[in-house]
Amino acid sequence: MTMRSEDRLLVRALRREPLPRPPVWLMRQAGRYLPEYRAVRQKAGGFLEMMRNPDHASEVTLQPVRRYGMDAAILFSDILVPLEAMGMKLVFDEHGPSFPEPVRSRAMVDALADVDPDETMGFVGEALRKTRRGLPEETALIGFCGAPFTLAAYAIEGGGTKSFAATRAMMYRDESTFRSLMDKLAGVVARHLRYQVVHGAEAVVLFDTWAGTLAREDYLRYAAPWARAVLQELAGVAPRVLFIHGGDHLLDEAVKSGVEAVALDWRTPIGKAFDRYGDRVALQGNLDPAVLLSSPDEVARRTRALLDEVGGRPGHVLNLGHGIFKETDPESVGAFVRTALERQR
Ligand code: 1CP
Repeated sequence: MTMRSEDRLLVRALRREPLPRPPVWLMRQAGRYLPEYRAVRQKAGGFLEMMRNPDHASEVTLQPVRRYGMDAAILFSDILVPLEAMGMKLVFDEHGPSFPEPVRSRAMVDALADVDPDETMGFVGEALRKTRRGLPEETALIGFCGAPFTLAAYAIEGGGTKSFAATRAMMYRDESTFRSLMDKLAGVVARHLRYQVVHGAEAVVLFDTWAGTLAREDYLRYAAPWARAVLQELAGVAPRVLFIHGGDHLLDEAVKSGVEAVALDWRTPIGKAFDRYGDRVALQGNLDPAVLLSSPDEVARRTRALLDEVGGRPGHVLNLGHGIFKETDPESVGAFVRTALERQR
């Protein structure tokens, strides 16, 4: 008999059921720290080519699960895919991803296509279906999307930044253009997440990576309403996880958004977060990814300390507090996952 999605450990933890051990997966678990990932990337000819090819995308999604047996796979794709589908030219070079023609005017916002994921991102659905067929029964499959604010920041800046000067200039100087960009993005993001659930995603992560750069008042005005609109569209469709990098000052708001789970970055003390929010949401996290640069023994020790801090409270999904570094020794990932798998309450 095939296992039902709701019986998989990750989904049960997101429902805050008491479990013998917490499920474990890692942010960016498919990636350059794995030699088998680098081999596929080379064969594919690059990151974008790998992502758009469902055979390659599902292969690298399965690789870490095969090697370590974590409880969930997250589809290998990127938060920038929907922006490309909306008509932005995406390039990927040694500096990472960028958009050479950033969105800086009302006319450019209006020119963005209001896309249907079935038509423009069909490779994502195909990669999800292929991945599900290749996964062990007990492993959950996770879909994701960038949140409207984070996608708007990439669209307006054209790439990564520390200051977000262009984004903030548009927010403060031309709020109506900024809002129309956010409205458009929220529609696309909600549809893309639903589409992933239709094609096999059993939980969804909304990455509002850059919203943590905003003060609380600005977050409430310029980011939260659209993240909430997206999350509301997904209510009852699949369990929802919200991640805000550097979002410790926004945790009250994140919890209030009604999600099933909030992903913590490594700077939030997870025990205190459980004291405060553990009766309302599941909490994911939150080992500092830099700890995986130490040694397998130290990783195991720090992971046990984290699990002790949580103390077996229901609703814990063990993970890192942000994406794994490419410099990580694969043995350290093994130590992290094993420590969780061996834990029995
Ligand atoms: O081979 C390579 O060089 C590619 C590196 C890489 C990878 C492995 C990029 C480029 N994207 C990804 C995959 C990816 N990105 C996943 C796949 C699933 C997984 O294994 O976790 C996911 C969920 C993401 C999400 C993502 N992409 C976020 C949100 C999460 C976070 O880390 O905060 C963000 C901000 C991005 C943008 C992005 N994509 C890639 C890079 C190097 C970046 C950061 C660029 C920047 O801001 O400067």
